[in-house]
Amino acid sequence: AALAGGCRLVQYRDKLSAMPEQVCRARALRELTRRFDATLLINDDLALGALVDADGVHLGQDDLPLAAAIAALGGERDGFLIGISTHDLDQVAAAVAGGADYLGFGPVFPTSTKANPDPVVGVAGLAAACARAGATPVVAIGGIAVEHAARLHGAGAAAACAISAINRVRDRVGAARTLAAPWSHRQE
Ligand code: TZP
Ligand code: MG
Repeated sequence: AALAGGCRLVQYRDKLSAMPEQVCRARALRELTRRFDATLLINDDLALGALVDADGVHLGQDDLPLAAAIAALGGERDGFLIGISTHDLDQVAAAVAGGADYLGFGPVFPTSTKANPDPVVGVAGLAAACARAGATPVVAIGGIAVEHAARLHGAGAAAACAISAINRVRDRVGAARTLAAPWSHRQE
């Protein structure tokens, strides 16, 4: 539904399933995202990302360090994306200096989806992170509702990431379409 609504990027985030199940699901997502010509990122697990031929991996501050991930890829990333979760401007600067392809920044708003979330950064904090990140794209995350899309886009976010705003509503296609709208200009 998210892809049908115009979502261009899917992250597989699964803190619970056993590895065999994660491999199955990540492979299924790889097929689905290919059909929609969308990007697939795997959360936390570089090996799983490589195994299923994902487009990249997303690493938090307590996951495999960025430099170790780059080293594990042999220095030759060959288009394989590494995204880093950041929660303050020092982490933004460090991830940019370390060569992250994109940053997650948040939580922008209060969220009940993530266990032990970092402090809320707000839209002003997001704007500051985007300014500090320069050319590195910043993905807004945390408590994002579809109504926030225009403000996040206005703050300079390259994308918005939402879990509950898409998954916990009846009209998932419509929610994805509304959330994606500010970023959905056609590329001719
Ligand atoms: N990282 C920061 S907030 C968050 C993660 C994984 C959860 C986002 O979920 P929701 O439901 O969109 O607030
Ligand atoms: Mg993680």
